Amino acid sequence: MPSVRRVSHELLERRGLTTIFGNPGSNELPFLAELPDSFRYVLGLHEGAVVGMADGYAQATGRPVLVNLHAASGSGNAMGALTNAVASRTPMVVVAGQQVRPAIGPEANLASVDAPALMKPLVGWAAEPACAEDVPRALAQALFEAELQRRPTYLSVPYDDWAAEAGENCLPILDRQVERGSAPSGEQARRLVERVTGARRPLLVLGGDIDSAGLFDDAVRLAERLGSPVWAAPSLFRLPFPNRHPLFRGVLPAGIKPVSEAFEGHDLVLVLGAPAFRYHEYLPGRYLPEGTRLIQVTDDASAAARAPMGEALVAAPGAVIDLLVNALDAPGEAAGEYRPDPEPPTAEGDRLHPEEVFAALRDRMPRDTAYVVESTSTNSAWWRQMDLRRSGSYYFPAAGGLGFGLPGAVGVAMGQPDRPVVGVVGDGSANYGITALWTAAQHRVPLTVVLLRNGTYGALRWFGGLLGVPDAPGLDIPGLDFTRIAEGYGVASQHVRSAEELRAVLAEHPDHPRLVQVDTVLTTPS
Ligand code: TZD
Ligand code: CA
Repeated sequence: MPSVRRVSHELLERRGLTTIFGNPGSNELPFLAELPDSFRYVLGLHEGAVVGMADGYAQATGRPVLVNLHAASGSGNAMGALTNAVASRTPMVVVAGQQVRPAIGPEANLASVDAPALMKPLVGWAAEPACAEDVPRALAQALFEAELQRRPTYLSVPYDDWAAEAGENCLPILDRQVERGSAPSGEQARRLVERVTGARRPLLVLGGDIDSAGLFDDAVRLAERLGSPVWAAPSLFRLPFPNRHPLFRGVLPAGIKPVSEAFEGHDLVLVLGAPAFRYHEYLPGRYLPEGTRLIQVTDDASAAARAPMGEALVAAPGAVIDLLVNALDAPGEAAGEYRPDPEPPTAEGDRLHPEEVFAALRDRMPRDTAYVVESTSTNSAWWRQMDLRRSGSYYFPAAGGLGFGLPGAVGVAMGQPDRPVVGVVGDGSANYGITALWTAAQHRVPLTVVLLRNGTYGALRWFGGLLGVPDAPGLDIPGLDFTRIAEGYGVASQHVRSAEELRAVLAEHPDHPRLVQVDTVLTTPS
């Protein structure tokens, strides 16, 4: 009979989870013993960076990813980063080591007391198998739950389990197929088509799930058939629609009142692939204007259940887009021209205006570049200058938890080696995931990190104004030189001082990671 470890490795191999992002401890070593050559272990130096890299990798590949973490201390370190993976609905299987079974009760050092409970608030499913023989089945469940729920899962395994003999009932687990099908029923489809085709002035709101599900181009077809304006859902983490398209209105502001104002005059708001909604600033008001009906289509049952207004249909947005495109078989109005590039404002001295930086990226980077953005005060400058027309062009920390940007960029670049990747990261944000630079150097990941150094937590300065707190301490971050930090981690770096210099640097495409530090002036997020 093979060991639990052998069957588990075989299961992971058959399911294509052979890239492991991790940071091990003693409890984890027995899982890593006798790892077949087909596996690749991507070491991250802090668990936040490990999860951020794995999140970027899973989002870029569109496949579930395996993460290997240490017990309570390592898993705890990962929890901030997991908030983003939960909000982006990333299928991620976290396997953590546990002390040997007899040592858990007495709380030996490195025992994780009630390990599943530690992670429960965040993960969709968490368990510690009741006996060694159940480990392969529990691992399969962790994987299927992550795929079906589109949420990270957590499995804690006592390290003496791995060498145990697998019972013969372990083997059928290797061949299971578990799938979800979620097309609307005939009656649901008929009602939805009737509502959409009967609307006088429909409006589309698209969420990050549209891009995660590979529906970027399908969304364009639907919008053009409908001839309706398109907004991206608030707190956007993936771009679902070309941002210069004539029908695109922008990213909805993340407050109840401004969202409602944007819906004014529309009898139907069709929300596809988004919660309704992830508001941020508390700007109270009516959820919907008088006479506006909202229909949310999502495959996330919880997002449907918790929305405070509107109707919801739990179904795959892709199936619903197909249905509507077919129902609207008359071509819509011609959509018009893509909006032209605006001239960026310039700044004085050695500092650049963020718009100058983004205009340089737009003009010098290839069209299919994927951007992982974690720079908070430059949000409006970003959308003004960028021209993103392809799926998978934009990633942002989905729950607003800093520490995704740098690791996420490394993970996206590892997941899509044929696509140029740029991390656009603030001088505050960079510190939360900085150790990912080391992994990028070790794996020679061809990645450009553009580090925007304005010397402050810019977004918090702006928020201070909104909240009537103009005098909060702890918002400035002087004295950070990321060129020296990057060199220390083995990443080549440059400090550029003009837009021309930046454009020249971006025209080169090295086959290794690099960091480009740019001093910028402070702007506001909106
Ligand atoms: N810690 C974590 C893990 N996530 C957060 N979102 C924050 C703290 C709070 N925070 C923000 O929401 S924005 C921000 C902080 C500290 C400032 C980010 O500074 P930056 O970008 O330099 O990266 P800007 O452009 O200067 O705002
Ligand atoms: Ca900053």
